Amino acid sequence: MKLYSGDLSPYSARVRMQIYAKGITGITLERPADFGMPAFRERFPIGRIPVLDIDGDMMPESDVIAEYLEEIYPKPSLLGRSARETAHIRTLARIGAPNVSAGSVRIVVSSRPTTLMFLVAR
Ligand SMILES: N[C@@H](CCC(=O)N[C@@H](CS)C(=O)NCC(=O)O)C(=O)O
Repeated sequence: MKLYSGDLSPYSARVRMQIYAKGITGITLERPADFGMPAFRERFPIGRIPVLDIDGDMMPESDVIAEYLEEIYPKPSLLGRSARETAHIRTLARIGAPNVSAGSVRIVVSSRPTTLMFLVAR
């Protein structure tokens, strides 16, 4: 598999962090040279990264890619020990990428055991 991603893309970073945390070795990383250009949109009509290339099957959307990788590489699990903890993790992943990179929120570590972290508007 190949992950088309970019160093400055928070959505790509989220998937790369997952790959590193799980110790996945079967995925190569590539920054598409034509990213942002018409040729890129011809290959990837959504025009955004990350995209996971699975034998020519192009899978966009960091949420979808993350869930797919969690399913095919379940160990170590990056989900919570309960449905509620998993919901907090998914909230952080979903809200974190766009908002943290935009500097519109800061991350606070909570003392509540079920809340790993939460986001506070600046
Ligand atoms: N919902 C998408 C968002 C991906 C996204 O917006 N990626 C940015 C880079 S961080 C991008 O490719 N932008 C190019 C564009 O919008 O033309 C995801 O979660 O993967």
